[in-house]
Amino acid sequence: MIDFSQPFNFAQHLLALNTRRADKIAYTDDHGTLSYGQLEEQARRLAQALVASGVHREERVLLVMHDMREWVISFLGAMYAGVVPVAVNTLLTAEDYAYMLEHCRAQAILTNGAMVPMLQQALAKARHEVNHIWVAQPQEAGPELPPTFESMQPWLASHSPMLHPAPTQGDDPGFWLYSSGSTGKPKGTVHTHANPYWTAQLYGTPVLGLQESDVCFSAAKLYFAYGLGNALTFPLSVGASVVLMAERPTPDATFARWTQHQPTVFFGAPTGFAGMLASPHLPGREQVSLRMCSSAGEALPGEIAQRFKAHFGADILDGIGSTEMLHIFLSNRPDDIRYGSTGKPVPGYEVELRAEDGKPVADGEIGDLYINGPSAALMYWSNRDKTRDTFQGAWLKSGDKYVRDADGYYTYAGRSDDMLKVSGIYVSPFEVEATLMQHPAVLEAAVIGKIDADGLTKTKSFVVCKPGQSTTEQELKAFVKERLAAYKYPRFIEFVTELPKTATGKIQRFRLRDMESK
Ligand code: 3SK
Repeated sequence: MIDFSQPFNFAQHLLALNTRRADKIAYTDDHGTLSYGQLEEQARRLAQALVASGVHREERVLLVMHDMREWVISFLGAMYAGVVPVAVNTLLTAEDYAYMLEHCRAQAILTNGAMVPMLQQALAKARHEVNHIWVAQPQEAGPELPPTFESMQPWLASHSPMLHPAPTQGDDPGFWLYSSGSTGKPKGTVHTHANPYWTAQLYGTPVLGLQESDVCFSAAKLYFAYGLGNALTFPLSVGASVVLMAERPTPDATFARWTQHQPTVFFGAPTGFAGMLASPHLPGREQVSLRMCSSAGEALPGEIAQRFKAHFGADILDGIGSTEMLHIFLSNRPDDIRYGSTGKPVPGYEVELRAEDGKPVADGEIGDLYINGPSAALMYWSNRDKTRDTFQGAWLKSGDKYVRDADGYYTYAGRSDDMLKVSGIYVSPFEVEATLMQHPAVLEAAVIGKIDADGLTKTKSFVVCKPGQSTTEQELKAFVKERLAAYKYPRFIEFVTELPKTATGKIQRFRLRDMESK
């Protein structure tokens, strides 16, 4: 057990756990491998290089990089120096990055070559100056980097490894992740050095039962809280190996890693599992080494888990977590799976279902899900209202609705706000509606979640055109993709002559949802 009255640095903690595995491969990515010894050496070099370049303890650095070895070196290196990495999604727009740079006031950016053009646009828009930008895999940006962008490898090579970690405390800010809400800008969720330790201690090791001999592969990227646990915290806590993939986790890309690198534990989301099962290229059971899978992001329909088990012989453990709690707090277990449910609270976390008056609901009744556990974030940076609304003393309001049965199993019953989860990623219907309404032919738009044949949520938009104007489904999809992160575009569009509204003119989304479910 860790003594949190003493300094605790999460990066140092993970590196120290693996000193006897210096020659073991920790990571394999699209370009090569990284042993535990190399990881320690490179992370400590990065820590020294950051400090020598004028980045101070507790200052933020933006980490916007595809999944590759340098992501892990950057994240752990920054934390080793007491610098706070702000890990962000690589699929966002220049406006999103400009906002994040201003909001977190990053002193530097750690990125890779493929992100350079997008970052140039973002930097041109941001009212905040960044002092340094270090680029891993710079060849992806073309023959030469633009001025102010520096190659990461020579920068690292010119510094020696830092001798001692910053003496951070377990409760000190360790890193940030951004979390999105139905309205307003993404929220900078501040996690401590101790929080990831707790996710491994409570879920990764005891529930998943990860072992040193495992090879982990996560479809969810490292910048998601889910991916960070799957591909960094959990495997490094037991000395396992990890496969990283920069590209989108399409079925074919995933199958290529399954057959080439033989992962034993795969972490995915329901849409991904459904897509793989529908693929004509699904490998046979004898071609892979999967012993177990985990699913999160949205509720896993039992039928998908059963078909997967029948084909591969491996269970998919469904669970739910959040960016604010850092990882999964409610889950099925290898020896206790109820298909179609999210299982039971992970020991170490308390879960309550509350009615609108704040009182606990009875079994069989739907309530708002609240969680109490040691991995909760400290706050949303510079956002007191939303912090107060979500972090209520020891309890955290998840925004999800659940129902518990008499045997203690929890089943998902929707969101308490309007957020939609599409392929495991939050999408705000309001943001998509506002974007559709910027199109010159669109008068009004309403976006809802439509359940597809696999029982998974996809965005559907109802659109009313201005009198005498028209447009097409294709054009509107492209219009949204150009203005928002591409994954937010509505998968279905229906043109209607009017939207159902209340007497005061508010759109009745529930009536649209009812129409869809008939
Ligand atoms: O989407 C989830 O259920 C999840 C799981 C683990 C960590 C973070 C999240 C959002």
